[in-house]
Amino acid sequence: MRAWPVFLLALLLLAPAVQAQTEWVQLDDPPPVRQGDGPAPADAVDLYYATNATHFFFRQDLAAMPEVDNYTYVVYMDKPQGGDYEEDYRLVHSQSGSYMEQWNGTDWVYVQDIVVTVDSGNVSLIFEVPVDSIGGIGDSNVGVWFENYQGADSFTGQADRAPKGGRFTIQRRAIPNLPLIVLPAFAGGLVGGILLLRKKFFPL
Ligand SMILES: [Ca+2]
Ligand SMILES: [Ca+2]
Repeated sequence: MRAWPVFLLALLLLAPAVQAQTEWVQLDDPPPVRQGDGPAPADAVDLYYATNATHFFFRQDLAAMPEVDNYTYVVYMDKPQGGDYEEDYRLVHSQSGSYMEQWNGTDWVYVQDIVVTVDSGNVSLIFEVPVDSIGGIGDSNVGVWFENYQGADSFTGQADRAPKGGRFTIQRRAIPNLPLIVLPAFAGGLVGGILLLRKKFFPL
């Protein structure tokens, strides 16, 4: 019985931390008309990003539910912006799976599998990028663009691209980066708070 108040308090305290990851920032707001310029399952309409302490999220809202058997969905990242290459990473979602590759100047090289979620409510694809795998965030601006291709596991035959040319720029200072050091401090504070309350309401 006594565990319930503590459990509820923990839920209350943790709720904002969980919610933070879905505070989407729209790229290019307000968006130009982007609907109807490609086959619906590959027609990118609205684009967003979000961050938390461990991941960068990119969200692509489509005109119709994605079809990995017929299209390849790709997010290109220029991070650090400029520098050696104009494109450093790409996040791929298609028939063969969801993974991340890095450009080495000659070829795209597999880095790791990634999580890509289909959100049927928003008709969107959400790509998750572990911050560690791109050398951290907040240390440079990030260029990003979304490009979808005709065919499964294909990188030719563009079906749609947003923006049409160039890229969106996520300013380094605009990234709501939660430093990793905050997490242990947050967890410590949470446990301390629970112990204090427990001692107050349930003195043994
Ligand atoms: Ca479009
Ligand atoms: Ca670069």
